[in-house]
Amino acid sequence: MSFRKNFAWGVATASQQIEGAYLDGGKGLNIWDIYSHEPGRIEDGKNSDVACDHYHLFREDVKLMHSLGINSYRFSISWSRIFPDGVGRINEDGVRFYSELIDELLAYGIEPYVTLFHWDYPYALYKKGGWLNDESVEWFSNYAAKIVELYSDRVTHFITFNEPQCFIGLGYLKASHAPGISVPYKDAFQMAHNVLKAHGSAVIAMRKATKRDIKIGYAPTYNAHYPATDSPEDIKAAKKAFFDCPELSKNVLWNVTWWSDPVVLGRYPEDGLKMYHDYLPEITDEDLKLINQPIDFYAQNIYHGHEIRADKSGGYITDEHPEDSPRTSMGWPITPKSLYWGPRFLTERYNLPFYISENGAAMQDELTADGKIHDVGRIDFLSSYLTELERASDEGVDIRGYFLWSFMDNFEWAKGYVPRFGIVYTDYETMQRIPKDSAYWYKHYIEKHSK
Ligand code: IFM
Repeated sequence: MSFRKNFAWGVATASQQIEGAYLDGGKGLNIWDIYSHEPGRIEDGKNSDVACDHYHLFREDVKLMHSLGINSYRFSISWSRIFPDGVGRINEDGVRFYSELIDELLAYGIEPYVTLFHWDYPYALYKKGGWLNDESVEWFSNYAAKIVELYSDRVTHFITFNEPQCFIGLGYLKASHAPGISVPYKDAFQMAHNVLKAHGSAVIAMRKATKRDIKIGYAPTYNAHYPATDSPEDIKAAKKAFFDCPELSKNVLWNVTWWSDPVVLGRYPEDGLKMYHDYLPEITDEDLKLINQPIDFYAQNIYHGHEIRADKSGGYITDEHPEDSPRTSMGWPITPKSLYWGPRFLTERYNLPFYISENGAAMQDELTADGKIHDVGRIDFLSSYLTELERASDEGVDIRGYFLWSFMDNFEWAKGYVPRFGIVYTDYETMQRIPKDSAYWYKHYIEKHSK
């Protein structure tokens, strides 16, 4: 059976990571523009001002995608390119840029998947309190409605948020991402609640604004937990571990259920409600009703996972990956099984059409004397992960698409340009794009699985 017909074979990117042109065409500043200019914030001392200059080179990029057999492209819109101040005045140049990008994609038969928010929060709104301000719910839903009004004549798939775990958890608790501040737990939970309300409110506004039937999804992240063996005890334990909320002191917002249960099931997870009780905002039935809007698909970014085994008392043990186990250049363990168990457990819980909205690997790529990049490690990674995804699909998990992160090497947030996640090599001096061996491998894989 393999993958279903009309499978979305995609690649993914995000505005801040590839567009550059941070002051061009009337764009307003966002928190990453500011943060990446602050000394010491970005590991290689660079910023996202130019990134891959996709703003100017997008036609070339789309043509390359097409030549690699890619049929779907997930990209995000820079909110402050459309609304320089986050609200109010519209920037026509920004509107035109995405319109032309969408037209170009469609001309090449590539389906656009538009993410509304992938971390580049308008600086003007941040100065007004950002996600802590209750008005942020309306700011986001007005922006979302505008995007749908502008592009739903040509775009069918929209995703509200990418990885809220990161833009709140890393941005406002760990302070390792923009805006780089560490707020009290109480404020972080308030922000998280506002983000979830903004999601629900945006879904309502988008359905009102649309010109035709659109599909709306959500793209959180988390490491997929998988069983050490196929015994029912280990499977049960892995599922429990995957859906448990962590203790407050243990990277609290890094979990799946706090962010997804309210959206899909209309309730916060009981364990989290108990553990975080003292720090939670008022959560009303009305809030939950707002958050729990019907969506059309559930997407998740999965890069790796944890191996879990049942212990003797009904609990579980996490098998830590030894330091010398296979890892990507981010130091993330290579765990192909996370692409079988993640989709399976998430579908059992949320029962929605499913997408892998990001998966891929940063590797130590080298441009060799033959002018090529022989990234065998990435090919091994992709091949083993996709085999597991195919297994899930074969067994009936309703998987609709796979978006490889990333189309090209790009600005990897606080790590700058050192990690290379692309299947296309970016030469940052010349802006030349060079498909790596993995790009040709992916092309072949898509062809083989599209018959
Ligand atoms: O580059 C990021 C992306 O923006 C969000 N998901 C994880 C990727 C790799 O770190």
